[in-house]
Amino acid sequence: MKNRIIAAIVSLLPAAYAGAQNPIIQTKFTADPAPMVYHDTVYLYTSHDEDNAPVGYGGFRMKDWLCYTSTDMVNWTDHGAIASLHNFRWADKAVSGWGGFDNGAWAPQVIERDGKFYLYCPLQGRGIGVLVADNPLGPFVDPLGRPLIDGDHDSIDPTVFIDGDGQAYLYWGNPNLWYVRLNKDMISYSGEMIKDSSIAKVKGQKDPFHYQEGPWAYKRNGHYYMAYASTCCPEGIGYAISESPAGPWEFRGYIMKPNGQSSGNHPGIIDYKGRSYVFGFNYQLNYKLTSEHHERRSVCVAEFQYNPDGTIPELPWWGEEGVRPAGRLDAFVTVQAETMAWGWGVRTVRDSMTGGMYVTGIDNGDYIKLRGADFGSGAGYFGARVAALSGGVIEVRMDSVSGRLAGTCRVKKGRKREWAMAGAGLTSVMGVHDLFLVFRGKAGDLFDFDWWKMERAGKVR
Ligand code: FUB
Repeated sequence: MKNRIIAAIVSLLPAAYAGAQNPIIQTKFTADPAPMVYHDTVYLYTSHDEDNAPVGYGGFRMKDWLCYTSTDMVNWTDHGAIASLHNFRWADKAVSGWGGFDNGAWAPQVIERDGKFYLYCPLQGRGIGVLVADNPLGPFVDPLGRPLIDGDHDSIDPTVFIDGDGQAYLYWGNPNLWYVRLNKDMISYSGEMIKDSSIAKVKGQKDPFHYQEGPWAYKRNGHYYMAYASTCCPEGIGYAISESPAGPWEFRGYIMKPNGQSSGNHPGIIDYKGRSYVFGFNYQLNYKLTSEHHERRSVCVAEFQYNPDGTIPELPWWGEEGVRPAGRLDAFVTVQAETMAWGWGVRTVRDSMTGGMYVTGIDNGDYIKLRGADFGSGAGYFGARVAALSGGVIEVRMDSVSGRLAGTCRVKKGRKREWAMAGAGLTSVMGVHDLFLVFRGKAGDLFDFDWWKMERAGKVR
């Protein structure tokens, strides 16, 4: 059955949304972005607000952590949940109203060291745990069987970085910023947990930092940066610079001023393919659906350029236009259906039998947009792996949802999970275009969609 939340959002969004890029994920509510560049790919880890988060501020409902990847910053592939509260045996420990496997999967971050991937996860009220994997997409396991950081030290929102001398640091905290020096194994630490005194609020004194939570630590051109969610509420993104990973930190301004449209924010900052990006979130999809506040957030991204002295310019609030492509999408390789720049009305789910992701909840008029698809000197055929339900068609359109129709792929009525190929010849598809796969049919739940691929014009089939 169609996901009612997403369906409702779709019916409320104006047609102009076909050109939007922010928020970057439309098929789920995502928050607390933690991007990691590994080899040529951006791995974007996020927390996950459940659709049924209750009305009201602070009404979080969060069970697992998600991952999306991109090589062009505009088309994102959904890898689903890569870990959940069930990865931690101690998640059921009840502390101050939290506990259990159903809530408290807050802001994560992943870092690679010596070919292993360390996922630091706050379990609200219970402390910060660490999971380890051989692959950035998991499977992740808990090597400790207990929290790395206990629940008594403002223990949420971990951020991790490894300095040039190999010393790793884990920072975290709301309302104070804390840190420890991690050992080389990344799952233990040496020395005391230290509460940073430069950012700390001192009663009766001015607080230029307005530090709240969500720290994001990194080093660039010899400067140590600490970005964070600042002021409350609403939260903006502030940042501080230091000449040492242990501080003292100096407040350098806002990357983004707070905005009444969003009570929260949470930075994640990377350089990728020579450009700099800040991620955060807004409540745009929630507010398209209802005027009531639910903790249902959506990750956004903006591009920026550092000033010559290393400071960061103040950016406007998240715009709908998002960022320009940092690469092209090769239309002649297998593209997972859950790769998209914008998904209109569809959902992504994991196939319990194969473990792979696919697109479902496809109704008449829904579509998937891909930005900057490269058809080279010409594509002559579109093939799609589908499992038909009531059946329908995939219209292959260029540049807009009502743009030139290059081909129509018929998907015959069939049975759930009976995956088969469908295809269509294409006319005059060459060069670089935004590609729109528009779904049409009479009934609801037309078909499920696994992947697609184009073949070059002139290729004998
Ligand atoms: O997502 C749950 C909490 O909300 C995070 O841990 C905070 O940073 C805030 O975004």
